[in-house]
Amino acid sequence: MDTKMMKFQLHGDSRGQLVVAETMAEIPFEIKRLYYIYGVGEGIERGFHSHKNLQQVYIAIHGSMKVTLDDGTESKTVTLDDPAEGLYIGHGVWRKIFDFSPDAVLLVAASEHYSEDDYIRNYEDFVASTK
Ligand code: T46
Repeated sequence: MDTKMMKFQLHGDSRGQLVVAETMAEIPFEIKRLYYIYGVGEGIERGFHSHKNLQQVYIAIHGSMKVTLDDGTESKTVTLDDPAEGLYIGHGVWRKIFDFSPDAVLLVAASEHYSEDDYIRNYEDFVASTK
C-alpha cells in the first residue's frame, strides 16, 4: 500500500516545540495546496474516496483522529495524534477519517490543486480501478 508514517524535524527547546517539514524532504512532493479540517462532531466520518493522482500528507496538528486506508486488497487503521508526524498517502488508496477528538485539527498538504475529477467516490469503481 502506498502509505507511510513520517517523522518531522523537531526543534523544541525550553521555549516550546517547533516542528519542520520541508518539501522534497519530509514531504515527498511540491506542495500546491494546504487545507485543514476541524470542528468535526462526535461520530462523524469523512473521506470515503480515493484519488487518481493526488498525493497527500496528513498531520494531526492538534488532537487526534483515526484513518482507515484500503488499497483494494488490504486495509489498516492508523491513529494520528502526534503533530511531529505525518501520514503520507499516495494515489489509489481509499480512506476513511473518523474518531476525531473534539479539539482535533487535521492539516493536509496536497500535491495538486483541487479537482473533483481526481476523486473516485464509489467504492466499487475504486476496487475496479485497482485491478
Ligand atoms: C481528504 C480528506 C482528508 C474544495 O472545494 N477544495 C478542496 O481543496 C477540498 C479538499 C474540498 N473542497 C470542497 C469539496 C466539497 O464540496 O469541500 C467540500 C468538502 O470536501 P470533501 O467532502 O471531499 O471532504 P472530506 O473531508 O471527505 O475529504 C477531504 C479531501 O477531499 C480529501 O482529499 O483526503 O479531506
